[in-house]
Amino acid sequence: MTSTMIKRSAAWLYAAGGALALQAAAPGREAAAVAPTRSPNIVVILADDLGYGEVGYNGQTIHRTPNIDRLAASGLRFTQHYAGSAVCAPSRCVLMTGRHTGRAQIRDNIAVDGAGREIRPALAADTVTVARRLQAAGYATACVGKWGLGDEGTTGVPWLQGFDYFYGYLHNTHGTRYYTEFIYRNADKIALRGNYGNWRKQYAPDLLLDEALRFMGENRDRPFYLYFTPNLVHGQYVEPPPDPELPPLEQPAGVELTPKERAYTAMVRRLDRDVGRLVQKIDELGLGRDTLVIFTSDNGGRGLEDRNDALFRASGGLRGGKADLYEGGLRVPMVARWTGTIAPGATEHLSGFVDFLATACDLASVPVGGPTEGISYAPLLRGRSQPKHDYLYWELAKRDEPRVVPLQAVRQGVWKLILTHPARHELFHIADDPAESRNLAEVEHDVLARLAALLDRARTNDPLFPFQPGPGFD
Ligand SMILES: [Ca+2]
Repeated sequence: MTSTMIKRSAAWLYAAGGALALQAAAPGREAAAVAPTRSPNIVVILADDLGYGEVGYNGQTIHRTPNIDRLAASGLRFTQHYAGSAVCAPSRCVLMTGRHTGRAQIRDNIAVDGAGREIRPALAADTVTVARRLQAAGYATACVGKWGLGDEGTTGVPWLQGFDYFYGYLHNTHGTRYYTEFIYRNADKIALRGNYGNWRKQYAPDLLLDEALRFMGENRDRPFYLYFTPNLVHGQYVEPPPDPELPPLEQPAGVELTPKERAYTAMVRRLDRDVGRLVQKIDELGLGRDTLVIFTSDNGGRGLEDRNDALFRASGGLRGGKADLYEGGLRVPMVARWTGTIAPGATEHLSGFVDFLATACDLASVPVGGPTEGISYAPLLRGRSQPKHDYLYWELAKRDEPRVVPLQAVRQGVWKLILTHPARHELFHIADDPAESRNLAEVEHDVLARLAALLDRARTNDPLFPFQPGPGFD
């Protein structure tokens, strides 16, 4: 297991409870955390399809992300943080329920019912969700953006899953429409008449941002949980409307962007602007020391839908991208900022969306309330001794039309095993080979056997998500 490494500044100043405190946090020495005066607000900003390498602080050169980079510089950068899955719905399910995809209710964007029909999966009525647990702890809860865990008329809608307030898209496919003709406010469909016909007068991400800012302002005096999930930067690739407060988009040196590439990089920049405005609002409200801000992405990137990724390098040199169980599909940008509590720096702690339920409950001082494969990373945020995972697990029935290919992956310490069913094993030493370029399955027999056993142990069958080769499998 790679040792957790926290790089700290030698000393940092912060105020807590009105008093100025000086804290010297030498490497290897635990910070003497100051007890918070209340459970922190929790603001999760979940980008859509933003790859590990698509933020400036991870080496991006085409997109400009100054606000995300500033957030990263003021918080803890998790360099080995894993999405719940490599596609939207299951990843969000893991984030919301703390079950990995071998146990989660939603393991794919599409489920198959008993008659063999494809249906949209939805969370069950009694699901333990982060929102429900935080609601029980007295938090005001809001989901603003793309939900994807249950459509209208199902038990999975966010207002039945612990959210006091919802504004956005229920359905992932609806979420691809930036100029949608309607949007949900709780159970109500709100007409966006400015987008009727061919009009493009109501850019939905701007509406989402306004709702998020308003929610925080209205709830400034009580603990709140804001789950902000804009559809940016998922396709369709449509250039956002101009913002007079933003300088014109720079043409990267030596690169002539196509209109589509230009639209895409403008979308990333818009996301970055929105991150900046959310953080600015938190600070303007005087809540920086009472608010954990998490920025991450629901799965790996694609660059553009045609995977023309030589330009954007969405995965930042990691292998693969969205819908792959290689690192590029699963490892995502992750920053946690909590002014005065989190020491700025970076950590290699192996963690993921599966940990968020336990972390949120830990911070809110409520029990998790159900089974989870997650481990709270709140100790790490507070500079305390952090328990580690034995392993992390993912599975996905990858649709590679006309084939369906079951994939499983497990990360244990420095090792990662990917099984492409029925029998193709790829074993990688992630510490030495983060790009997963050297398959050691024929060399490291003991490691292969150990990790292969975990693949069998980690999962249960779920008839809604058949995990067997589909038509055309070879
Ligand atoms: Ca996604």
